[in-house]
Amino acid sequence: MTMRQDYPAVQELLTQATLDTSLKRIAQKILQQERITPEEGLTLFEKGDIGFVGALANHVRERMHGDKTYFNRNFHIEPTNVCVFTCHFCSYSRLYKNREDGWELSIDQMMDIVKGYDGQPVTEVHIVGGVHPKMQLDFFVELIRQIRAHRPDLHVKGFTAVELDYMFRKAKVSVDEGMRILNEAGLQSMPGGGAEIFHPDVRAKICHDKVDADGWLAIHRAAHLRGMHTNATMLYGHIETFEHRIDHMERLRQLQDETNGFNTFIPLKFRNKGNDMSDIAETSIVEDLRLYAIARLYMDNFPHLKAYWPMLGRNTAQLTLSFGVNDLDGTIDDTTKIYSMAGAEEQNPSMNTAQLANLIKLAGRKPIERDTVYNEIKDYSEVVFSDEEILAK
Ligand code: V47
Ligand code: SF4
Repeated sequence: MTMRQDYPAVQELLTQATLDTSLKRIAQKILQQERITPEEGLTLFEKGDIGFVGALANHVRERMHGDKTYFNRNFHIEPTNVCVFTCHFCSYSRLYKNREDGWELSIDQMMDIVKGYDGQPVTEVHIVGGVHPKMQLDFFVELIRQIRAHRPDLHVKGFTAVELDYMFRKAKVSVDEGMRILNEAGLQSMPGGGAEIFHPDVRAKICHDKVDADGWLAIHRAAHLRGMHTNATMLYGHIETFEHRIDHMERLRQLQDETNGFNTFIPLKFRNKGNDMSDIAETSIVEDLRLYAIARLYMDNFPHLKAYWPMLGRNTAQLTLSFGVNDLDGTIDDTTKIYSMAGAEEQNPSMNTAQLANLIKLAGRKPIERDTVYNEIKDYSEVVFSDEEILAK
């Protein structure tokens, strides 16, 4: 990896007479491609202003990816929002006893969703939902088999470690055995949900009854050891401290050193509508951008940093591209409810390829369509879109 020399913003930072000496040392380390320690990560949260962390994160982002900004063409299936767990931040789930207020899709109904995309150039189906006590391992093995038989080229990315932990325990199989069964049925990768904040003090307060940090990490490790790629999230902006954020990122960085199986780190901003934590104010956009930037600096062994635009909104998502982010997820159709129910800006999160590529171009970056594992499918930098495509509803 060669180091680009054309970063006036970063070089200027180092010459500022007023710059705190600990921040200056961190900047030097980052410019020399040295890893920062947990203490230095904490210093960035405590003292690094948005301009400082942003310039450094943009430097790292451009060193790794230039202006390339990835997206993929995907759709989501949410099999159910009935859930045995009681995460206090969740606006989406319904307990089993109240299941008439929620939804439960049959395999045929989910296959109808998949068939609805026949002939369309989507490359991925993302399957994630609540943890329904009656939807078990066999049910999902059958679903995955049917999807793969119907459309072998569609990449099946599915199930958080929370769903898998429950599925495997119910089926009385080990984590390795469960991953083998799903992988052989056609599951190719896993999304990053369910991680929240790993620290037990926070987990006890916001999601005490689901898989703990070690269990979450063990499931991702098992997937990586099978050659599958996975993502990792962090739900931030509620009761966690800066130390908890660093602890979370450090555990992920260590597993990545061991397996190199993570593709993408995805910070998820806590949204406070319609859940038990509605009394907690949401973070400001400055804090959001600082967090993305510090994540880019800390997670030095994660190739990609993703902003999930349906949750952040289009404008903030564009801004994140100057704060370390190099991936904007997908041209997701109106198929995910997890954020719209929690108060996200995007109540109907759908953008066509022209709209997403144009949004990236307007931020001065190169839109690149990718598949789930970041093979490049098409560079849209020179593609000219019609007004109809860009303005389409
Ligand atoms: O684990 C739930 C989060 C996650 C709220 O891997 C909330 O590509 C904010 O993980 N405010 C599930 N967040 C979604 C997820 C995901 C999304 C997009 C892409 C990928 C990927 C993964 O949603 C949960 C939880 O952390 N969540 N409620 C809320 N009120
Ligand atoms: Fe269930 Fe997931 Fe909601 Fe927790 S966040 S209650 S595990 S659907």
